[in-house]
Amino acid sequence: MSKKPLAKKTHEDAVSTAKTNDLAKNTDDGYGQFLTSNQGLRVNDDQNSLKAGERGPSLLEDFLLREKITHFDHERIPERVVHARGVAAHGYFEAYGNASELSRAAFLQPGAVTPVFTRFSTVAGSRGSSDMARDVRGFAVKFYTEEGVYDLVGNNIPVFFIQDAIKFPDLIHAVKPEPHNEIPQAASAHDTFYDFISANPESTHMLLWAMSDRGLPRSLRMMEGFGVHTFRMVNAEGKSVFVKFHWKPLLGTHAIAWEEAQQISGKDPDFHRRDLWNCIEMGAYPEWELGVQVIQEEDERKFDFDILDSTKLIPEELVPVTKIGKMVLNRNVDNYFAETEQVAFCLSHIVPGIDFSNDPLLQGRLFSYLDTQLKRLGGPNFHEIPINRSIAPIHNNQRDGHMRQTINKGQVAYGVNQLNDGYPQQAKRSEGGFNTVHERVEGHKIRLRSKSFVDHYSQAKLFWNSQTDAEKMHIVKALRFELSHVQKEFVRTRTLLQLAQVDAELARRVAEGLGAAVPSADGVQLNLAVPADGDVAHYQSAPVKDGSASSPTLSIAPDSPINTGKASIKTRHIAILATDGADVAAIGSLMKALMDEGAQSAIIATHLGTINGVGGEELLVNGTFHSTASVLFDAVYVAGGEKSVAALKQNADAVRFVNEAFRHCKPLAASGAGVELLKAAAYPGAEDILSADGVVVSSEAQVSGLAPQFIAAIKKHRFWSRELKAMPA
Ligand code: HDD
Repeated sequence: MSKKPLAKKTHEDAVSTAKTNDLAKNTDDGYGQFLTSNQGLRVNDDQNSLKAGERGPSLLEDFLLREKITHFDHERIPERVVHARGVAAHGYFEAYGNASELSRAAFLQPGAVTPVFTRFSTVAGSRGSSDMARDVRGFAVKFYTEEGVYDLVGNNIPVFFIQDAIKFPDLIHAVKPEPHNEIPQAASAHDTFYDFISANPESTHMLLWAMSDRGLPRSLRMMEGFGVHTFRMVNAEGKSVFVKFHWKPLLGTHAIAWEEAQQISGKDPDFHRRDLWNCIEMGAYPEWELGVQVIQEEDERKFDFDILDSTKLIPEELVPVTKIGKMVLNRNVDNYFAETEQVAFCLSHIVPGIDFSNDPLLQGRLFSYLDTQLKRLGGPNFHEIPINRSIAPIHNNQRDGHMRQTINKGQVAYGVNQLNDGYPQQAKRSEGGFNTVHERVEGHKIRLRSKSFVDHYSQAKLFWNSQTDAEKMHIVKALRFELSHVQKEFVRTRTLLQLAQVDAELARRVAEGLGAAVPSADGVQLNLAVPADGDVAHYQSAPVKDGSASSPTLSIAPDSPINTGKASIKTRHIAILATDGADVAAIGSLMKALMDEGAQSAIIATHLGTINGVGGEELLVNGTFHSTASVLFDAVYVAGGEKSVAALKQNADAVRFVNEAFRHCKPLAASGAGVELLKAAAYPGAEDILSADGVVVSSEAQVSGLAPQFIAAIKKHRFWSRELKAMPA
């Protein structure tokens, strides 16, 4: 009965993982086969129903018609109540092996390579909503370990809106479309959300994160992930430590502009899922390192916040993140419904070596996920659906239920039994049996928020202080946008009141955009979420503790410590604007330079087909000004060639393309006559476009000098300083 030692696996195994092989048992592409009914009957006519006479009514006898239509009628399952819009991919997790002292989990031991399935999502929108909503992103990873399935169900923001799971339905009802008219879709900019926010100060910290650049990732491949709660790791000796999980993307963490996100929602609402799909298809596999912040049990209470409070993070400057492994996503799904829609994440899916903490948000989630899967997937056998199936063997005395797949043999379905020699039998700890960390718990049965949770503004201030000027401006503008959509003035005012508790300048700048004044907090009950017989003072947050504290790792500006060392233009999309008469030789050498760095370029012209260069050379066009837009690219180069540039200057869409790229602070380059299009695209009031940060121009036709500068600019991602100069907020 002892567990098999963990076999050392290679990367080749990981590409064709144990899970991929497991799924293969259930795949079918029908190629070269006859069309059949669900009973295997070959179908002779799938075009006409059975009728009484050529023009007569259809017959009830037509079992083929009935089977086909009934199946169609039952194709939909309830969408997830939150995180409905998502995309997922297969991959593997490779342990660095340095976590063995912390955890006995097999998937963290040296040499272990474990198949994973990772689903990213937005939170508020329906299944068909845009990828580009301003929202938190879900980051859920299913590890198919040799000891069973382990789910790490996190977000791209390290803190949460509420501290206790009992408030989750209220939070979600507030952010979802309003119930009377189902408006707005996938947006927090409405009255009910801010009514909730302004009454619940514990939400203020996460509100700032959601309004920051974190709410608008450039790509799912370029965002961090967080387990949010404090969990535990338990090692082979049974020693436990507290941990916070972090996913760190190898391509850095980057965002787009809000105006850009809104435009992408129209141009390509599948922007994020398409990006993930395409990169995996072309072999540019997304990668993240898994890290942990470790807190010894004896240090549980050493911080000036409670580590069981999910509205708080542990600054990386206080407890550094130790990298313990790497995840690579290297295979797209074969079928969206069967895999991405039916995958069922539960916080209770855990393996020996990982355990929970007493965080009341986590404790409530432990109930909610299993319950939601029972409803969504129709019964208790969802673990048998191929994507959810463990690769570790399953043996127990659970039986029956809707759609049961396993054919359990034998007379015995109970324990402890003697008729089946006691099998299946419980596993000792040394045999891989899971046992909960022993923890002494004592207290009154009580409904009360711990006083150690009631500091709602200090970390919100820490986050605000840690942002660069450009990031602060984005938060201010986001809040102005959101609150401008709130109809009730008192809701706007109360939200300003909460912001004022964080930072006076933040509140003043937001208020200015709303044409409002920041209200005084004198005599106002800031926290309305108090029990009927509760002590208001107990729930009232103290003022910010250390108004000057900051944590540089909370910024995602191009130069932030979390992006240091990750500058790369890999997988970036560069638009090359050109049309007939363009300098094709220069285009060719720039494209090569970009490709050598792993970027992709596309020729955008006035028409599809090919364009003719100055010397008559032909160049294939990838898109037109009608079919695409600057918001779908990371950077723009305007090729030289008098005739080409003259035509583009006359084309309003080409001019707008450059103008928007400049407004969205993207790197721009132009050579030879191409510089003229940049000048034509400058908008009144903007700084001189040619001398702006991130704009690289050369009067020479050749691009050998320009290419390295352009590549260096693309590595910086965005030049938000332009926005600061043009539109001070
Ligand atoms: Fe949740 C889905 C992340 C709090 C109840 N949640 C869901 C998903 C993610 C998260 C990534 C999508 C999983 C997938 O891709 O299928 N949720 C979080 C994080 C939270 C959090 C990081 C706070 C730290 N959630 C939370 C609470 C509750 C729920 C407090 C309920 C008390 N969440 C659910 C759910 C969902 C869900 C209703 C909807 C669909 C599903 O579970 O499978 O059970």
